[in-house]
Amino acid sequence: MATEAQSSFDILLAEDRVYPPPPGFAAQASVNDPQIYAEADKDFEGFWAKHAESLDWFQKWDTVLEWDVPWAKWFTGGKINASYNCLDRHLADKGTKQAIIWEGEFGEQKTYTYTELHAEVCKFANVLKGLGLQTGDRVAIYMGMVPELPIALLASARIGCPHSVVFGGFSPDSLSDRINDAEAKVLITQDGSFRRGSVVPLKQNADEAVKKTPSIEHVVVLRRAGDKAQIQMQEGRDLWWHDLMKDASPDCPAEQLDSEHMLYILYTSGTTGKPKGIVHTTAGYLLQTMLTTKWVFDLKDDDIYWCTADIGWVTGHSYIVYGPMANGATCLMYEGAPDYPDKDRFWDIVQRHKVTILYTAPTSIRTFMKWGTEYPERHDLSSLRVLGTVGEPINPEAWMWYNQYIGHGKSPIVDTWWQTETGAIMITPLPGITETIPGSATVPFPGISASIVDENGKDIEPGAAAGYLCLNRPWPSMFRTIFNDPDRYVQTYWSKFPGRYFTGDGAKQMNNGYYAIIGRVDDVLNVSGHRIGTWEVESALVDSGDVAEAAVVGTEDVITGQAIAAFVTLKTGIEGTEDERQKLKQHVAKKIGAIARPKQIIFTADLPKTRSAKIMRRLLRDVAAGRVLGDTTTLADPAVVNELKEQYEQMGAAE
Ligand code: 7RM
Repeated sequence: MATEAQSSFDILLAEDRVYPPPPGFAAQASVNDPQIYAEADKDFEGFWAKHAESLDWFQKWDTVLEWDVPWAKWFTGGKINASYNCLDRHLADKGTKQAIIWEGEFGEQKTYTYTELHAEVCKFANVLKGLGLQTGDRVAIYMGMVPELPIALLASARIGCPHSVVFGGFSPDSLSDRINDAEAKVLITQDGSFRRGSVVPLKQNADEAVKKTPSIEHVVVLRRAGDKAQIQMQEGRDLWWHDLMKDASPDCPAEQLDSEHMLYILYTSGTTGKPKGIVHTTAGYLLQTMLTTKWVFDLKDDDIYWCTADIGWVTGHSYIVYGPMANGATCLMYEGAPDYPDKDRFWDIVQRHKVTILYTAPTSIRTFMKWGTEYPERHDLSSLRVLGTVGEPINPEAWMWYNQYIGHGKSPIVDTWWQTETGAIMITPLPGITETIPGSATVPFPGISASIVDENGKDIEPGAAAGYLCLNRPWPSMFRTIFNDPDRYVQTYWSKFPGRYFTGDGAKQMNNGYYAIIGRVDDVLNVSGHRIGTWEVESALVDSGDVAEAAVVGTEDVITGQAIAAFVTLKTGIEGTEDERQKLKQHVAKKIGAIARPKQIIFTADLPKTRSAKIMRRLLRDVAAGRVLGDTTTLADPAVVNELKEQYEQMGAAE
């Protein structure tokens, strides 16, 4: 099992503080009867079908679930539209309710009622149609956190065009790879976005990318940075968002789509090869994101809900756009950095907008801890009533800090475990029911069944040992395949333990049955809650031209959870200088994006390998962590490791 996480994991398993729902919370919570678990378990299809009734259907489904392992179809025969469910159906009751409260990094405010958002989405859907897009054509989106981003998603969904959002922090190469895999016809971007006061040159990056993407016919450009961005528009190909919107009609009926119509593709890192295009479809995804948003956050009509994720990641798709909007919630969106202009920006936003539900990542909480309590203490946070976390295991210390300094002991914390592949929350407390234990995501959501198994696929009893986290039955928001690569879907997720979905995570059930997640057990790193494949970073290093071979591992980091350490063998004639180290770090950042920049680079004449020539990552992890070496008996050339270890010690914790 993942030894690098063992130490903090042992601390978690010894955790004995238990937090029942705060006084009064359960009584007002929309779900507070523990019977819900048994009820859902008895007939999980019936459970989901019952809640599917609260979506708006053009035509009701015939069959709840067709399950031909591992191929799932939910609500077949049904006709539905995600954009309709997020907008049109709220117009009668909630037309004047705020759908989006947006705050720019410089403090500008923009709000959209459901009526206004609906009109913008319809107009932009007509724009997309006008560019020749038809149901099924893919749309790539490369933007910052502006209201036009959810507008672009909902407009695509409205006309049945699957969207593929690429996080604005990704490089031109990462963008072109994703566009090419999806064969997107239109790219939607903006001149630039703002981060800590400076411009992220999205359009320039897009220009670089589009040189290599034959499928792109048009680039739609939103004006956001204005004079602050240096951009060029290519005649015929590039079109301004505002020009196209000027004459667009606000009348665009939502397409009546099959339940299984592809809603979106979102790329995520895997163990080997290029990123995987995770495919989500319409009805099941909408159902589970809607229900989990409602129950996990105890969402009520008057809540001001803020998920701080970027829409470039799945958390933003499911818990800024589809889940909350399917519920008709008021969503706060913030464009910029948490320390701009000062380190209290989040708390300033919470106070001014009276945010009631806050959903953020452990890495952010640890950053706030490091900055100190004076920043949250400057503000009145009494509006908050539910706090959430997602993205990686939260250490009990950070959990306690979140509880004390942000929740003031009165807001339940929901630690939600899920993945890009699962589409929606899977293991989580329900705040009106579940007693929480700091660091544990607690139990599967009603209708979900999980298990922990050993190497042979045998169930491990609670309290016994750590093992592989699996899911035992299909769930509505599950991904349906990997775009253009069904074999990889079967191989990666459904072959290791036949009949079960393997998550890639290690976990252990505590004595009471609660799940404690260790983290990835495959070659995927989790840096600040973002998944990065070791293989991607290794390829980027080799791509620099200076590197003969590279091996990348994760090390523990107090802020980012994991950090990237790269062991690099340089080509003959290239010297392992500090300049070279910086050059390689820079190259990786340029090639993939800043999130993939290695924290450490350790030069070595050789990499430790087994006799069958497999790189011994476990050993490298131990070296990078400065730990006593593990068993080296299977090593082809044990001297290599000692050399590595010495090198590392000379560097200390050099960054
Ligand atoms: C939503 C998201 C998925 C991976 C997953 C885990 C880790 C996410 C938690 C967590 C412990 C949590 N999608 N992870 N949430 N680990 N506790 N509450 O993050 O596809 O980007 O990442 O993230 O390792 O497999 S993701």
